[in-house]
Amino acid sequence: MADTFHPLDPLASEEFTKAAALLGAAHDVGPGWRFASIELAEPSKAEVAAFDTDGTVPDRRVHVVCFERATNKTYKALLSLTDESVLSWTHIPGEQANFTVDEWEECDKALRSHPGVIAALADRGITDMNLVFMDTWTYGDVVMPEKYKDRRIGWSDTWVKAAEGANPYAGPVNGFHCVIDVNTMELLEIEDTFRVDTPEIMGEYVPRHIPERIRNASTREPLKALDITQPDGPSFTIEGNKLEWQNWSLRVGFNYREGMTLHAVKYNDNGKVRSIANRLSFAEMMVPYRDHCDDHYRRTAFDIGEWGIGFMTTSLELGCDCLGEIRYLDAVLHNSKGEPYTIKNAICIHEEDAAVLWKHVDHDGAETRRMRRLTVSFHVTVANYEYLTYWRFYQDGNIECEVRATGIMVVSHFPEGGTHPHGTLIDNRTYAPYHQHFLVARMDLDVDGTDNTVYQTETEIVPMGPDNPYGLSLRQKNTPLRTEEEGKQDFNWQTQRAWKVVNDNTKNGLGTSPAYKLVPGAAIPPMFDPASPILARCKAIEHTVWVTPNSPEERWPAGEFVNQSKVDHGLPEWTAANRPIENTDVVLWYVFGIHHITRPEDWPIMPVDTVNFWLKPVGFFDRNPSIDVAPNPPKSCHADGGDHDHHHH
Ligand SMILES: [Cu+2]
Repeated sequence: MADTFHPLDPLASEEFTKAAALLGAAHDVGPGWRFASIELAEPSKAEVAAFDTDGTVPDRRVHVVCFERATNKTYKALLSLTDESVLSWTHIPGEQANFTVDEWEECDKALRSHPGVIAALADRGITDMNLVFMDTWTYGDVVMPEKYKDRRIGWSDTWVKAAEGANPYAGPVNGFHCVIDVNTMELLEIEDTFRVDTPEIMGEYVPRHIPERIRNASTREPLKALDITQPDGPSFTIEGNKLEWQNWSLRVGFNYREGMTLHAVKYNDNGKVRSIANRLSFAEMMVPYRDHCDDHYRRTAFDIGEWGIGFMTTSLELGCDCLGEIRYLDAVLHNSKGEPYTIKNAICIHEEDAAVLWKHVDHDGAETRRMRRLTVSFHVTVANYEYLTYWRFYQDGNIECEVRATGIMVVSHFPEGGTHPHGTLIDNRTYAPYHQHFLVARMDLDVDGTDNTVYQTETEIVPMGPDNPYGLSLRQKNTPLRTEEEGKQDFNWQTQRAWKVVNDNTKNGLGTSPAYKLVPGAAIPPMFDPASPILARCKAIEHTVWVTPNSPEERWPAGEFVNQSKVDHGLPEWTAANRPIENTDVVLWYVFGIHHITRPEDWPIMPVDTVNFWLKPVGFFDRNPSIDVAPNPPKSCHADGGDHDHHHH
């Protein structure tokens, strides 16, 4: 065990191997099976506290989901690596595990080498199968062919590259989809429903594939070098998976499904280490394409529940993905045989200058502080799309969560004179369907301890009258959310509604209760008919905020098994119990994302679409906690050394 070991550390290579071997020995899990997921069963808060206090190491436990291909049966196991024992082994009838990367790759191979597919594509004039890519997507129950509902199936898009190394997503084969049994790799259907003459388009982003006339038209001047150097190294420290920087401390975790997770987020407030969050992660994503045509009606991706953004995490490159003095953490995951592999440089940690933190110019001169922030990030590639996720910690106690979507939009061609009512024209006879990216953040805040109450906080206009003669005054209304029913909250721009996680059991120096406020950014409405069977799979998106009592078993807002799901077994079912959520260990679920009304400028590759939300201290500190940030050396502030006149208002 490494010196820096902590019970929240993600599983190491040998632990994946051991977990797979245990199930091989106990239940013959081997050839003919797939491991869908192997994940650390995180120790309880009490176990973590015991370890932090006296070094008591809790049992190292592992959750496994695997399935037998021949019988199409899914199993869940809980293992103890400490005792090398299987603690539980359960058949989960009627549920499908997440898709594995191996299946996705094997589907492409199986379909591309299938004589029926080769013949059907040849009939469309596509003969070089090396340029073809069969991209298999998952199904929701409602759009599955009835006769295949007892199988594990996928449906595929077909993409053709113009040349080796060119953009596959610029070559949609419209009206051509395959249905495949993913367990047997048997082609079930070739759906050859309609054809569109391929228009002349510009779908390339790799310079050598961009036509010369377009490259030559560019008048952009090259940029001068911009170097970010920290000659003395970064100001943060990393010990194992623990990060410390500017009074902040936190632990970094990683798993197949949520990707990076953050734990034990604390702030050292003048010598008193105070808890803010126990665990922060992304728990689900739903990306419904809002176009019911043959090409797109099945296209509803659950990138976390069906695929796992841990599995989709990619290695980062210095100078491209991250600039400056970077430290990386690797991540270890497993393939469908249960064999471990390492994603090098999966998590990027660095310090950024972020312009001004605070400033005032008065009669005696200017007082200015530069802002630094600590950014912890990882990048995910889910076939055509990229999600870049950043958690940022600031010197004033703010936490920012940012997501950038980039990559390549799914597009369809349409015939001369045709219409595209559910998407935007983005190239010659080519449209990109409207779609949405819903993300659900799961945030177990522990503000100065576990027992917190969430308050809705909003601003009211005081009616004009004797108490408000000028119609000027505002009031702030704070309403405690006492039950899960009250905890279902929607965004309200009119009242600037936000949510405070308050510890009512303690007071700050002003005599009020410390809190962190969820400042909602990028809240988007579901925009579904309540009767929609697509919505039924992810009712979690029906509210901006949900509040539940913390239960380590309640992790997945759209249910544990989302692949081929019919209804949402997560948030709507848990909260039906309408449990009390007042002054207890609560979890805040925040639904946000991108309402993607596609643009021509998003093609052929999308400049990042950036959304974010904030967690901000409100009375957590007695005053601006960054008052003590040291000024930059004056020389670097006043390079020209001159005094400047100023005006005031
Ligand atoms: Cu999008």
